[in-house]
Amino acid sequence: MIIYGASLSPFVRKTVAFANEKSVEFEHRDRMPGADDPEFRECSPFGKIPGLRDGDYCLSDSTAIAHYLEAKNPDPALIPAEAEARGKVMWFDEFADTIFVAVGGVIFFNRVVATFMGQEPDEAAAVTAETETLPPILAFIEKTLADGREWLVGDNLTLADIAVAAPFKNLDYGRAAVDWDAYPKTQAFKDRVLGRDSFAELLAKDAAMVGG
Ligand SMILES: N[C@@H](CCC(=O)N[C@@H](CS)C(=O)NCC(=O)O)C(=O)O
Repeated sequence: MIIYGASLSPFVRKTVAFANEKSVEFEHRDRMPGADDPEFRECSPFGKIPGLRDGDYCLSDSTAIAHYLEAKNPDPALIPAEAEARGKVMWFDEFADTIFVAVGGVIFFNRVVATFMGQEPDEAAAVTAETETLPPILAFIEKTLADGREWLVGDNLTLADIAVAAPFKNLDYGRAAVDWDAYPKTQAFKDRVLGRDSFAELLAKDAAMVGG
């Protein structure tokens, strides 16, 4: 099995961690979005990362890949079968992939990626994201964890935790100013999830590029 995609992408981070939690054997191939490698483009027709190849089978989109891996490797269950828990896991996954990644992306793009791409960084946009759009997201996660729960849904690690933890790294890389004293449970949660072995290899690759 091959997972294509640059390690700095929160979607690639989520997918690789999910595959590692499933103890699936795979090779990670670093590919930038839009890379014209035909083997990658066969698996990701629109050039988005991640893409997956499993023999002749190709798939793109982190959530689609997670569902594929879950169906193929049910143990340990990372997407619960029970209706309410499953619905919540899908909600947190969607929240992470859209609402959270969008905000983290503005900070990360303007403070890290823009200069690499020869574009003028928009620092004002990064500051607005940091001070206005990010706090309600962190407050929502903090409220979810307020009852002392370890995991976002149920009593075990799920796709929800992996998906929501993954974008936090892009906040770090974008040097987002976060008042962690206001979000202690969220801070402990993201450190706990990102500290799992399943994230280690990709985070080490990131560190070599952008620092820890
Ligand atoms: N919903 C997709 C989003 C994938 C995505 O947008 N990845 C970004 C990199 S972080 C990308 O490839 N962007 C290039 C583009 O949109 O053309 C997923 O979950 O995999």
